Amino acid sequence: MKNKLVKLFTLIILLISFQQALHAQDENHKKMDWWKEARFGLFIHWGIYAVPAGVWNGIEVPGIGEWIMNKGKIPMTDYQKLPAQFNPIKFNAAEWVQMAKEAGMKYIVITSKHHDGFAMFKSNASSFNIVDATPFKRDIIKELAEACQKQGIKFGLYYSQAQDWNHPGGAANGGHWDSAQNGNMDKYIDEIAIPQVKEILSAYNPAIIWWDTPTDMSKERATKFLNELKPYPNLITNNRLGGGFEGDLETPEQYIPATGIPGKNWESCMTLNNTWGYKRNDSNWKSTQVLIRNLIDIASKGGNYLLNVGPTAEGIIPLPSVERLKEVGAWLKVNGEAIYATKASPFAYLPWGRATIKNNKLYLHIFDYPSNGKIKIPLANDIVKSYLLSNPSVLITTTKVGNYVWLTLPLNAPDKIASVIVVETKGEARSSLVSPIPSFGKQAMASSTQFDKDDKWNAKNVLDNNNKTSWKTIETDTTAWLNLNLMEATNIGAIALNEAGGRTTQFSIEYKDGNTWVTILTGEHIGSRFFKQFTPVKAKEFRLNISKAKPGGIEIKDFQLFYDE
Ligand code: JFZ
Repeated sequence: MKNKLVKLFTLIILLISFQQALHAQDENHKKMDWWKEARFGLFIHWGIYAVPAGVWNGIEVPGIGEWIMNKGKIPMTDYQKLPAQFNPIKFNAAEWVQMAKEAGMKYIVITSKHHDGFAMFKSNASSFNIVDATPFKRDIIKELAEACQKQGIKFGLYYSQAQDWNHPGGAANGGHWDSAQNGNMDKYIDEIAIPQVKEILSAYNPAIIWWDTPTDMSKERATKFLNELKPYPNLITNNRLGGGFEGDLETPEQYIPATGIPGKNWESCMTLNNTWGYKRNDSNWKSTQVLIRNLIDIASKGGNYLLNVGPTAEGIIPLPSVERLKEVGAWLKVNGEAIYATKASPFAYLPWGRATIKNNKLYLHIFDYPSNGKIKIPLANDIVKSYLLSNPSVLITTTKVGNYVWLTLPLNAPDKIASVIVVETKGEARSSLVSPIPSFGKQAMASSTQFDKDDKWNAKNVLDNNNKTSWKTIETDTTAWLNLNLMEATNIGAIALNEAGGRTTQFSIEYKDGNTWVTILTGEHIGSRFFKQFTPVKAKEFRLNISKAKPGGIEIKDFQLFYDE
Protein backbone atom coordinates (compact mmCIF):
# COMPACT_ATOMS: atom_id res chain seq x y z
CA MET A 1 0.00 0.00 0.00
CA LYS A 2 2.71 2.40 1.01
CA ASN A 3 4.65 1.38 -2.07
CA LYS A 4 1.66 2.12 -4.29
CA LEU A 5 1.26 5.54 -2.77
CA VAL A 6 4.90 6.34 -3.39
CA LYS A 7 4.49 5.24 -6.99
CA LEU A 8 1.37 7.33 -7.47
CA PHE A 9 3.06 10.30 -5.89
CA THR A 10 6.11 9.94 -8.13
CA LEU A 11 3.84 9.70 -11.14
CA ILE A 12 2.05 12.91 -10.19
CA ILE A 13 5.33 14.73 -9.67
CA LEU A 14 6.55 13.46 -13.03
CA LEU A 15 3.36 14.61 -14.75
CA ILE A 16 3.60 18.04 -13.19
CA SER A 17 7.24 18.53 -14.19
CA PHE A 18 6.49 17.23 -17.68
CA GLN A 19 3.68 19.79 -17.96
CA GLN A 20 6.00 22.50 -16.75
CA ALA A 21 8.68 21.49 -19.24
CA LEU A 22 6.16 21.60 -22.06
CA HIS A 23 4.95 24.95 -20.89
CA ALA A 24 8.50 26.33 -20.71
CA GLN A 25 9.14 25.09 -24.23
CA ASP A 26 5.95 26.74 -25.38
CA GLU A 27 6.93 30.02 -23.79
CA ASN A 28 10.35 29.78 -25.40
CA HIS A 29 8.74 29.23 -28.79
CA LYS A 30 6.56 32.27 -28.28
CA LYS A 31 9.51 34.35 -27.16
CA MET A 32 11.44 33.44 -30.32
CA ASP A 33 8.52 33.89 -32.73
CA TRP A 34 9.23 37.46 -33.79
CA TRP A 35 12.93 36.74 -34.04
CA LYS A 36 12.44 33.73 -36.32
CA GLU A 37 10.16 35.68 -38.61
CA ALA A 38 12.55 38.65 -38.73
CA ARG A 39 15.42 36.95 -40.62
CA PHE A 40 17.34 40.23 -41.06
CA GLY A 41 18.76 42.65 -38.48
CA LEU A 42 21.16 45.57 -38.23
CA PHE A 43 24.26 45.31 -36.06
CA ILE A 44 25.83 48.63 -35.02
CA HIS A 45 29.33 48.82 -33.58
CA TRP A 46 29.69 52.37 -32.37
CA GLY A 47 31.96 53.80 -29.71
CA ILE A 48 34.88 56.15 -29.08
CA TYR A 49 37.12 53.91 -31.22
CA ALA A 50 35.47 55.74 -34.13
CA VAL A 51 37.63 58.78 -33.20
CA PRO A 52 41.01 57.18 -34.07
CA ALA A 53 39.15 55.17 -36.75
CA GLY A 54 41.97 52.62 -37.04
CA VAL A 55 44.90 55.05 -36.94
CA TRP A 56 46.95 55.82 -33.78
CA ASN A 57 49.66 58.50 -33.77
CA GLY A 58 49.61 58.49 -37.56
CA ILE A 59 50.12 54.75 -37.79
CA GLU A 60 47.51 52.31 -39.01
CA VAL A 61 46.81 49.68 -36.34
CA PRO A 62 46.10 46.28 -37.94
CA GLY A 63 42.89 44.43 -37.09
CA ILE A 64 39.30 45.41 -36.46
CA GLY A 65 38.60 49.03 -35.54
CA GLU A 66 36.98 48.51 -32.13
CA TRP A 67 40.05 46.54 -31.00
CA ILE A 68 42.48 49.44 -31.56
CA MET A 69 43.21 49.89 -27.86
CA ASN A 70 44.13 46.21 -27.46
CA LYS A 71 45.98 45.77 -30.76
CA GLY A 72 47.87 49.05 -30.33
CA LYS A 73 48.58 48.36 -26.61
CA ILE A 74 47.32 51.85 -25.88
CA PRO A 75 47.67 52.85 -22.20
CA MET A 76 44.44 53.57 -20.32
CA THR A 77 45.28 57.22 -19.70
CA ASP A 78 45.80 57.83 -23.43
CA TYR A 79 42.63 56.00 -24.47
CA GLN A 80 40.68 57.92 -21.86
CA LYS A 81 41.40 61.14 -23.76
CA LEU A 82 39.11 59.98 -26.59
CA PRO A 83 35.71 60.82 -25.02
CA ALA A 84 36.65 64.52 -25.02
CA GLN A 85 36.96 64.29 -28.82
CA PHE A 86 33.74 62.37 -29.34
CA ASN A 87 31.03 64.78 -30.43
CA PRO A 88 28.79 63.05 -33.00
CA ILE A 89 26.57 66.03 -33.73
CA LYS A 90 25.31 64.49 -36.97
CA PHE A 91 23.78 61.53 -35.13
CA ASN A 92 20.06 61.17 -35.69
CA ALA A 93 18.40 58.13 -34.14
CA ALA A 94 15.22 58.40 -36.21
CA GLU A 95 17.24 58.42 -39.45
CA TRP A 96 19.26 55.36 -38.48
CA VAL A 97 16.15 53.42 -37.56
CA GLN A 98 14.45 54.50 -40.76
CA MET A 99 17.48 53.38 -42.76
CA ALA A 100 17.31 49.95 -41.12
CA LYS A 101 13.61 49.69 -41.87
CA GLU A 102 14.10 50.69 -45.49
CA ALA A 103 16.77 48.00 -45.76
CA GLY A 104 14.08 45.51 -44.73
CA MET A 105 15.64 44.88 -41.33
CA LYS A 106 13.37 43.92 -38.45
CA TYR A 107 15.67 44.52 -35.49
CA ILE A 108 18.72 46.45 -34.38
CA VAL A 109 21.50 45.36 -32.03
CA ILE A 110 23.90 48.10 -30.93
CA THR A 111 27.01 48.04 -28.76
CA SER A 112 26.00 49.54 -25.41
CA LYS A 113 29.52 48.81 -24.13
CA HIS A 114 32.27 47.14 -26.13
CA HIS A 115 35.53 45.64 -24.81
CA ASP A 116 37.01 49.13 -24.40
CA GLY A 117 34.65 49.61 -21.46
CA PHE A 118 33.07 52.82 -22.72
CA ALA A 119 29.32 52.96 -22.10
CA MET A 120 27.25 54.56 -24.85
CA PHE A 121 24.50 55.19 -22.26
CA LYS A 122 24.21 57.20 -19.06
CA SER A 123 25.64 54.96 -16.36
CA ASN A 124 25.82 55.48 -12.62
CA ALA A 125 28.24 52.59 -12.27
CA SER A 126 31.03 54.34 -14.19
CA SER A 127 31.56 57.89 -15.41
CA PHE A 128 33.34 56.44 -18.46
CA ASN A 129 30.13 56.95 -20.45
CA ILE A 130 28.80 59.09 -23.25
CA VAL A 131 26.75 61.43 -21.05
CA ASP A 132 29.37 62.11 -18.36
CA ALA A 133 32.57 62.00 -20.41
CA THR A 134 31.86 63.54 -23.82
CA PRO A 135 30.96 67.06 -24.98
CA PHE A 136 27.98 65.44 -26.73
CA LYS A 137 26.34 64.50 -23.41
CA ARG A 138 23.42 62.70 -25.10
CA ASP A 139 22.40 59.14 -24.28
CA ILE A 140 22.36 57.62 -27.77
CA ILE A 141 21.12 54.25 -26.50
CA LYS A 142 18.08 55.98 -25.03
CA GLU A 143 17.46 57.90 -28.23
CA LEU A 144 17.73 54.75 -30.34
CA ALA A 145 15.54 52.74 -27.98
CA GLU A 146 12.86 55.40 -28.26
CA ALA A 147 13.18 55.71 -32.04
CA CYS A 148 12.85 51.93 -32.41
CA GLN A 149 9.81 51.88 -30.18
CA LYS A 150 8.24 54.71 -32.20
CA GLN A 151 8.97 53.15 -35.58
CA GLY A 152 8.00 49.65 -34.50
CA ILE A 153 11.27 47.76 -34.82
CA LYS A 154 12.86 45.51 -32.20
CA PHE A 155 15.80 46.83 -30.22
CA GLY A 156 18.69 44.82 -28.81
CA LEU A 157 21.85 45.63 -26.87
CA TYR A 158 25.33 44.21 -27.21
CA TYR A 159 27.16 44.22 -23.86
CA SER A 160 30.77 43.08 -23.32
CA GLN A 161 30.38 41.38 -19.96
CA ALA A 162 33.87 39.96 -19.43
CA GLN A 163 36.39 41.94 -21.43
CA ASP A 164 36.77 45.52 -20.22
CA TRP A 165 40.06 47.28 -20.87
CA ASN A 166 39.30 50.48 -18.96
CA HIS A 167 37.98 49.21 -15.64
CA PRO A 168 40.45 47.46 -13.30
CA GLY A 169 39.78 43.75 -13.10
CA GLY A 170 38.07 43.56 -16.49
CA ALA A 171 39.38 40.73 -18.67
CA ALA A 172 41.54 41.29 -21.75
CA ASN A 173 42.20 38.78 -24.51
CA GLY A 174 45.97 38.31 -24.63
CA GLY A 175 46.30 39.67 -21.10
CA HIS A 176 46.55 43.19 -19.65
CA TRP A 177 49.11 45.55 -21.19
CA ASP A 178 48.77 48.38 -18.69
CA SER A 179 49.20 47.74 -14.96
CA ALA A 180 46.26 50.08 -14.35
CA GLN A 181 44.05 47.34 -15.79
CA ASN A 182 45.01 44.89 -13.07
CA GLY A 183 42.42 44.16 -10.46
CA ASN A 184 39.92 41.64 -9.28
CA MET A 185 37.55 40.36 -11.97
CA ASP A 186 34.82 39.44 -9.50
CA LYS A 187 34.94 42.96 -8.13
CA TYR A 188 34.72 44.33 -11.69
CA ILE A 189 31.71 42.11 -12.36
CA ASP A 190 29.99 43.10 -9.09
CA GLU A 191 30.71 46.82 -9.34
CA ILE A 192 30.66 47.57 -13.07
CA ALA A 193 29.26 44.85 -15.31
CA ILE A 194 26.30 43.69 -13.19
CA PRO A 195 25.17 47.22 -12.26
CA GLN A 196 25.41 48.26 -15.92
CA VAL A 197 23.46 45.24 -17.12
CA LYS A 198 20.79 46.15 -14.56
CA GLU A 199 20.82 49.71 -15.87
CA ILE A 200 20.39 48.80 -19.52
CA LEU A 201 17.70 46.21 -18.81
CA SER A 202 15.59 48.57 -16.76
CA ALA A 203 16.19 51.78 -18.69
CA TYR A 204 15.88 50.61 -22.31
CA ASN A 205 13.85 47.39 -22.12
CA PRO A 206 15.85 45.61 -24.85
CA ALA A 207 14.43 42.59 -26.68
CA ILE A 208 17.91 41.04 -26.99
CA ILE A 209 21.07 41.03 -24.89
CA TRP A 210 24.01 40.14 -27.11
CA TRP A 211 26.90 38.98 -24.87
CA ASP A 212 30.39 38.78 -26.30
CA THR A 213 33.73 37.03 -25.72
CA PRO A 214 33.47 35.06 -22.45
CA THR A 215 37.13 35.65 -21.55
CA ASP A 216 37.84 34.28 -18.02
CA MET A 217 34.15 33.65 -17.39
CA SER A 218 33.19 30.82 -15.06
CA LYS A 219 29.88 29.20 -14.30
CA GLU A 220 29.68 31.18 -11.09
CA ARG A 221 30.38 34.51 -12.79
CA ALA A 222 27.97 33.79 -15.63
CA THR A 223 25.24 32.85 -13.17
CA LYS A 224 25.36 36.34 -11.68
CA PHE A 225 24.40 37.75 -15.08
CA LEU A 226 21.70 35.15 -15.65
CA ASN A 227 20.12 36.08 -12.32
CA GLU A 228 19.67 39.64 -13.56
CA LEU A 229 17.74 38.39 -16.59
CA LYS A 230 15.11 36.53 -14.54
CA PRO A 231 12.62 39.43 -14.39
CA TYR A 232 12.67 39.58 -18.22
CA PRO A 233 11.23 36.28 -19.49
CA ASN A 234 10.90 37.52 -23.07
CA LEU A 235 14.50 38.62 -23.34
CA ILE A 236 16.49 36.78 -26.01
CA THR A 237 20.19 36.13 -25.31
CA ASN A 238 22.98 34.62 -27.37
CA ASN A 239 25.50 31.87 -26.63
CA ARG A 240 28.45 34.08 -25.74
CA LEU A 241 27.91 34.59 -22.02
CA GLY A 242 30.30 31.80 -21.02
CA GLY A 243 30.20 29.48 -18.04
CA GLY A 244 28.76 26.71 -20.21
CA PHE A 245 25.42 28.45 -20.84
CA GLU A 246 23.90 28.14 -24.30
CA GLY A 247 21.45 31.04 -24.41
CA ASP A 248 18.86 31.19 -27.18
CA LEU A 249 21.09 31.75 -30.21
CA GLU A 250 24.12 30.29 -31.88
CA THR A 251 26.27 33.07 -33.34
CA PRO A 252 28.44 32.01 -36.29
CA GLU A 253 30.66 35.00 -36.98
CA GLN A 254 31.64 36.06 -40.52
CA TYR A 255 30.42 32.81 -42.07
CA ILE A 256 27.33 30.84 -42.99
CA PRO A 257 27.27 27.28 -41.61
CA ALA A 258 27.21 24.96 -44.65
CA THR A 259 24.12 23.04 -43.57
CA GLY A 260 22.71 25.52 -41.05
CA ILE A 261 22.57 24.54 -37.37
CA PRO A 262 19.72 22.03 -37.17
CA GLY A 263 17.63 22.23 -34.02
CA LYS A 264 19.03 25.63 -32.98
CA ASN A 265 18.17 29.24 -33.56
CA TRP A 266 21.18 30.84 -35.19
CA GLU A 267 22.30 34.18 -36.49
CA SER A 268 25.28 34.82 -38.76
CA CYS A 269 26.78 38.20 -37.93
CA MET A 270 28.86 39.79 -40.65
CA THR A 271 30.62 43.00 -41.53
CA LEU A 272 29.96 45.10 -44.65
CA ASN A 273 33.70 45.73 -45.11
CA ASN A 274 36.41 44.12 -42.94
CA THR A 275 35.75 45.85 -39.63
CA TRP A 276 32.94 46.14 -37.11
CA GLY A 277 33.91 49.51 -35.60
CA TYR A 278 34.65 52.33 -38.09
CA LYS A 279 38.10 52.37 -39.74
CA ARG A 280 38.71 55.24 -42.11
CA ASN A 281 41.03 53.19 -44.38
CA ASP A 282 38.79 50.18 -44.82
CA SER A 283 36.91 50.43 -48.11
CA ASN A 284 36.67 46.74 -48.88
CA TRP A 285 32.89 46.83 -49.22
CA LYS A 286 30.94 43.70 -50.09
CA SER A 287 28.78 44.03 -53.18
CA THR A 288 25.01 44.22 -52.97
CA GLN A 289 24.94 40.88 -54.79
CA VAL A 290 26.98 39.23 -52.05
CA LEU A 291 24.75 40.75 -49.35
CA ILE A 292 21.45 39.71 -50.94
CA ARG A 293 22.74 36.21 -51.69
CA ASN A 294 24.07 35.88 -48.15
CA LEU A 295 20.64 36.78 -46.81
CA ILE A 296 19.00 34.20 -49.08
CA ASP A 297 21.62 31.55 -48.28
CA ILE A 298 21.11 32.10 -44.56
CA ALA A 299 17.30 32.01 -44.84
CA SER A 300 17.54 28.82 -46.93
CA LYS A 301 19.36 27.22 -44.02
CA GLY A 302 16.97 28.52 -41.39
CA GLY A 303 19.03 31.33 -39.84
CA ASN A 304 19.06 35.11 -39.38
CA TYR A 305 21.48 37.64 -40.88
CA LEU A 306 22.81 40.34 -38.55
CA LEU A 307 24.61 42.78 -40.82
CA ASN A 308 26.91 45.38 -39.33
CA VAL A 309 27.53 49.08 -39.86
CA GLY A 310 30.24 51.10 -38.12
CA PRO A 311 29.25 54.76 -37.82
CA THR A 312 31.86 57.54 -37.76
CA ALA A 313 32.74 59.80 -34.82
CA GLU A 314 30.50 62.43 -36.38
CA GLY A 315 27.52 60.13 -36.12
CA ILE A 316 27.29 59.19 -39.77
CA ILE A 317 26.78 55.71 -41.20
CA PRO A 318 29.32 55.48 -44.07
CA LEU A 319 27.67 56.18 -47.42
CA PRO A 320 28.82 52.91 -49.08
CA SER A 321 26.96 51.04 -46.31
CA VAL A 322 23.83 53.13 -46.70
CA GLU A 323 23.79 52.68 -50.49
CA ARG A 324 24.12 48.91 -50.27
CA LEU A 325 21.49 48.58 -47.56
CA LYS A 326 19.09 50.60 -49.75
CA GLU A 327 19.62 48.15 -52.59
CA VAL A 328 19.05 45.14 -50.34
CA GLY A 329 15.85 46.87 -49.15
CA ALA A 330 14.70 47.38 -52.74
CA TRP A 331 15.15 43.67 -53.45
CA LEU A 332 13.29 42.77 -50.24
CA LYS A 333 10.42 45.09 -51.11
CA VAL A 334 9.71 42.88 -54.12
CA ASN A 335 10.87 39.53 -52.71
CA GLY A 336 10.48 39.81 -48.95
CA GLU A 337 7.68 37.24 -48.93
CA ALA A 338 10.32 34.62 -49.84
CA ILE A 339 12.53 35.59 -46.84
CA TYR A 340 10.46 36.69 -43.82
CA ALA A 341 8.90 33.95 -41.70
CA THR A 342 10.19 31.26 -44.05
CA LYS A 343 11.74 27.93 -43.13
CA ALA A 344 14.85 26.15 -44.37
CA SER A 345 14.99 24.52 -47.79
CA PRO A 346 13.94 20.86 -47.97
CA PHE A 347 16.72 20.25 -50.52
CA ALA A 348 20.34 19.48 -49.61
CA TYR A 349 21.76 21.33 -52.58
CA LEU A 350 20.47 23.15 -55.67
CA PRO A 351 23.16 23.94 -58.25
CA TRP A 352 21.53 27.17 -59.49
CA GLY A 353 20.58 28.81 -56.18
CA ARG A 354 18.61 28.34 -52.98
CA ALA A 355 15.10 27.59 -51.74
CA THR A 356 12.94 28.63 -48.80
CA ILE A 357 9.46 27.45 -47.80
CA LYS A 358 6.42 28.90 -46.08
CA ASN A 359 3.33 26.72 -45.61
CA ASN A 360 2.38 25.46 -49.06
CA LYS A 361 4.71 27.78 -50.95
CA LEU A 362 8.15 26.86 -52.14
CA TYR A 363 10.32 29.82 -53.13
CA LEU A 364 13.16 29.24 -55.57
CA HIS A 365 15.86 31.91 -55.48
CA ILE A 366 17.74 31.63 -58.75
CA PHE A 367 21.33 32.94 -58.69
CA ASP A 368 22.62 31.36 -61.91
CA TYR A 369 19.77 31.93 -64.31
CA PRO A 370 19.70 29.20 -67.00
CA SER A 371 20.26 30.42 -70.57
CA ASN A 372 17.68 27.93 -71.88
CA GLY A 373 15.18 28.85 -69.19
CA LYS A 374 15.07 25.33 -67.74
CA ILE A 375 15.72 24.34 -64.15
CA LYS A 376 14.73 21.27 -62.22
CA ILE A 377 13.99 20.51 -58.59
CA PRO A 378 13.76 17.17 -56.80
CA LEU A 379 10.26 17.97 -55.53
CA ALA A 380 7.97 15.19 -54.28
CA ASN A 381 4.74 17.18 -54.03
CA ASP A 382 2.02 17.78 -56.58
CA ILE A 383 2.00 21.34 -57.83
CA VAL A 384 -0.94 23.73 -57.77
CA LYS A 385 0.71 26.49 -59.80
CA SER A 386 3.95 28.33 -60.30
CA TYR A 387 4.71 31.98 -61.10
CA LEU A 388 7.18 34.83 -60.70
CA LEU A 389 7.06 36.41 -57.27
CA SER A 390 7.73 39.83 -58.81
CA ASN A 391 4.83 39.35 -61.25
CA PRO A 392 2.35 36.60 -60.38
CA SER A 393 0.63 36.97 -63.74
CA VAL A 394 3.67 35.38 -65.37
CA LEU A 395 2.83 31.70 -64.98
CA ILE A 396 5.48 29.02 -65.21
CA THR A 397 4.85 25.60 -66.67
CA THR A 398 6.02 22.60 -64.69
CA THR A 399 6.57 19.04 -65.91
CA LYS A 400 7.32 16.03 -63.80
CA VAL A 401 9.99 13.64 -65.10
CA GLY A 402 11.01 10.88 -62.72
CA ASN A 403 12.15 12.38 -59.42
CA TYR A 404 12.37 15.87 -60.85
CA VAL A 405 10.02 18.72 -61.66
CA TRP A 406 11.17 20.79 -64.63
CA LEU A 407 10.30 24.48 -64.77
CA THR A 408 10.24 26.54 -67.94
CA LEU A 409 11.15 30.10 -67.00
CA PRO A 410 10.93 33.33 -68.99
CA LEU A 411 14.16 33.63 -70.99
CA ASN A 412 15.23 36.85 -69.31
CA ALA A 413 16.03 36.87 -65.62
CA PRO A 414 13.60 39.14 -63.75
CA ASP A 415 16.40 40.03 -61.32
CA LYS A 416 20.15 39.85 -61.98
CA ILE A 417 20.99 39.04 -58.36
CA ALA A 418 18.24 36.58 -57.47
CA SER A 419 15.00 35.89 -59.33
CA VAL A 420 12.33 34.38 -57.14
CA ILE A 421 9.88 31.76 -58.43
CA VAL A 422 6.91 30.67 -56.34
CA VAL A 423 5.83 27.04 -56.56
CA GLU A 424 2.53 26.40 -54.80
CA THR A 425 2.57 22.83 -53.60
CA LYS A 426 0.01 20.46 -52.15
CA GLY A 427 1.26 20.33 -48.58
CA GLU A 428 4.66 21.56 -47.46
CA ALA A 429 7.41 20.97 -50.05
CA ARG A 430 9.46 17.78 -49.62
CA SER A 431 12.42 16.33 -51.46
CA SER A 432 11.73 13.41 -53.78
CA LEU A 433 15.19 11.96 -53.28
CA VAL A 434 15.42 9.00 -50.93
CA SER A 435 18.94 10.01 -50.01
CA PRO A 436 19.32 13.73 -50.74
CA ILE A 437 23.10 13.56 -50.20
CA PRO A 438 24.42 10.79 -52.50
CA SER A 439 27.55 10.19 -50.40
CA PHE A 440 25.59 9.77 -47.17
CA GLY A 441 26.19 6.37 -45.59
CA LYS A 442 28.13 4.99 -48.59
CA GLN A 443 31.54 3.25 -48.49
CA ALA A 444 34.80 4.93 -47.52
CA MET A 445 38.34 3.57 -47.71
CA ALA A 446 41.37 5.33 -46.27
CA SER A 447 45.15 5.18 -46.71
CA SER A 448 45.49 4.76 -42.94
CA THR A 449 43.40 5.00 -39.80
CA GLN A 450 44.63 5.86 -36.33
CA PHE A 451 44.07 3.07 -33.83
CA ASP A 452 41.41 3.45 -31.18
CA LYS A 453 39.99 0.62 -29.12
CA ASP A 454 36.44 1.78 -29.93
CA ASP A 455 37.32 2.40 -33.58
CA LYS A 456 36.47 6.05 -33.17
CA TRP A 457 38.57 7.22 -36.17
CA ASN A 458 36.93 4.96 -38.78
CA ALA A 459 36.83 6.46 -42.30
CA LYS A 460 33.06 5.87 -42.56
CA ASN A 461 32.59 8.67 -40.01
CA VAL A 462 33.11 11.26 -42.76
CA LEU A 463 29.91 10.05 -44.46
CA ASP A 464 27.50 10.36 -41.54
CA ASN A 465 26.69 14.09 -41.95
CA ASN A 466 27.73 14.56 -38.33
CA ASN A 467 30.65 16.82 -37.50
CA LYS A 468 31.08 15.28 -34.08
CA THR A 469 32.67 12.16 -35.58
CA SER A 470 35.88 12.00 -37.65
CA TRP A 471 38.32 9.96 -39.65
CA LYS A 472 41.92 10.40 -38.50
CA THR A 473 45.16 9.12 -40.02
CA ILE A 474 48.10 7.77 -38.07
CA GLU A 475 50.20 10.58 -36.57
CA THR A 476 53.25 10.29 -38.81
CA ASP A 477 51.30 10.59 -42.09
CA THR A 478 52.06 13.65 -44.21
CA THR A 479 50.06 12.34 -47.20
CA ALA A 480 46.76 10.49 -47.24
CA TRP A 481 43.79 9.58 -49.38
CA LEU A 482 40.17 8.87 -48.68
CA ASN A 483 38.12 7.09 -51.35
CA LEU A 484 34.34 7.18 -51.60
CA ASN A 485 32.45 4.55 -53.49
CA LEU A 486 28.95 5.69 -54.46
CA MET A 487 28.12 2.13 -55.67
CA GLU A 488 26.85 3.44 -59.02
CA ALA A 489 27.89 6.14 -61.47
CA THR A 490 26.39 9.39 -60.18
CA ASN A 491 26.39 12.99 -61.45
CA ILE A 492 28.15 15.07 -58.85
CA GLY A 493 28.37 18.87 -58.96
CA ALA A 494 29.53 20.05 -55.54
CA ILE A 495 31.55 18.98 -52.54
CA ALA A 496 31.66 19.92 -48.87
CA LEU A 497 34.62 19.16 -46.60
CA ASN A 498 35.25 19.81 -42.94
CA GLU A 499 38.77 19.37 -41.59
CA ALA A 500 39.73 19.67 -37.92
CA GLY A 501 43.22 20.66 -36.82
CA GLY A 502 44.15 22.33 -40.12
CA ARG A 503 47.01 19.95 -40.96
CA THR A 504 46.41 19.70 -44.72
CA THR A 505 48.50 22.07 -46.85
CA GLN A 506 47.90 20.62 -50.33
CA PHE A 507 45.04 18.49 -51.65
CA SER A 508 42.94 17.62 -54.65
CA ILE A 509 39.48 16.20 -55.29
CA GLU A 510 39.49 13.51 -57.95
CA TYR A 511 37.17 11.04 -59.66
CA LYS A 512 38.01 7.69 -61.19
CA ASP A 513 37.76 7.32 -64.95
CA GLY A 514 38.51 3.69 -65.82
CA ASN A 515 41.75 3.11 -63.95
CA THR A 516 42.96 6.68 -63.69
CA TRP A 517 42.22 9.36 -61.15
CA VAL A 518 41.24 12.67 -62.76
CA THR A 519 41.56 15.94 -60.82
CA ILE A 520 38.40 18.02 -60.35
CA LEU A 521 39.90 20.73 -58.19
CA THR A 522 42.94 21.45 -56.04
CA GLY A 523 43.54 23.54 -52.94
CA GLU A 524 45.87 24.18 -50.04
CA HIS A 525 43.91 24.52 -46.83
CA ILE A 526 40.60 22.76 -46.31
CA GLY A 527 39.33 24.33 -43.09
CA SER A 528 36.03 23.60 -41.43
CA ARG A 529 33.75 25.07 -44.09
CA PHE A 530 35.09 24.04 -47.47
CA PHE A 531 32.36 24.10 -50.16
CA LYS A 532 32.91 24.10 -53.94
CA GLN A 533 30.70 23.83 -56.95
CA PHE A 534 32.17 22.43 -60.18
CA THR A 535 31.17 21.32 -63.66
CA PRO A 536 29.31 18.09 -62.94
CA VAL A 537 31.10 14.78 -63.47
CA LYS A 538 29.56 11.32 -63.64
CA ALA A 539 31.53 8.69 -61.72
CA LYS A 540 31.22 5.97 -59.15
CA GLU A 541 34.38 6.65 -57.18
CA PHE A 542 35.65 9.96 -55.84
CA ARG A 543 38.56 10.72 -53.55
CA LEU A 544 40.18 13.33 -51.42
CA ASN A 545 43.91 13.14 -52.16
CA ILE A 546 46.10 14.93 -49.61
CA SER A 547 49.59 15.36 -51.01
CA LYS A 548 51.05 17.48 -48.22
CA ALA A 549 50.15 17.78 -44.55
CA LYS A 550 51.74 18.58 -41.23
CA PRO A 551 52.30 15.47 -39.09
CA GLY A 552 50.17 14.76 -36.03
CA GLY A 553 47.23 13.00 -37.69
CA ILE A 554 45.03 14.44 -40.43
CA GLU A 555 41.44 14.68 -39.19
CA ILE A 556 38.43 14.96 -41.53
CA LYS A 557 34.99 15.32 -39.97
CA ASP A 558 32.81 15.40 -43.07
CA PHE A 559 33.14 14.66 -46.78
CA GLN A 560 29.96 15.18 -48.79
CA LEU A 561 29.17 15.03 -52.49
CA PHE A 562 26.04 16.60 -53.96
CA TYR A 563 23.92 15.68 -56.98
CA ASP A 564 23.92 17.80 -60.11
CA GLU A 565 22.01 15.69 -62.59
C1 JFZ B 1 33.78 39.62 -31.17
C2 JFZ B 1 34.35 40.95 -30.77
O1 JFZ B 1 35.58 40.78 -30.17
C3 JFZ B 1 34.41 41.84 -31.97
O2 JFZ B 1 34.95 43.10 -31.64
C4 JFZ B 1 33.01 42.03 -32.51
O3 JFZ B 1 32.19 42.68 -31.56
C5 JFZ B 1 32.43 40.68 -32.86
C6 JFZ B 1 30.99 40.75 -33.30
O4 JFZ B 1 32.51 39.78 -31.78
O5 JFZ B 1 34.70 38.99 -32.03
C7 JFZ B 1 34.96 37.70 -31.99
C8 JFZ B 1 34.33 36.82 -31.16
C9 JFZ B 1 34.63 35.48 -31.23
C10 JFZ B 1 35.57 35.05 -32.13
C11 JFZ B 1 36.20 35.93 -32.98
C12 JFZ B 1 35.90 37.24 -32.90
N1 JFZ B 1 35.89 33.69 -32.21
O6 JFZ B 1 35.28 32.87 -31.50
O7 JFZ B 1 36.76 33.32 -32.99
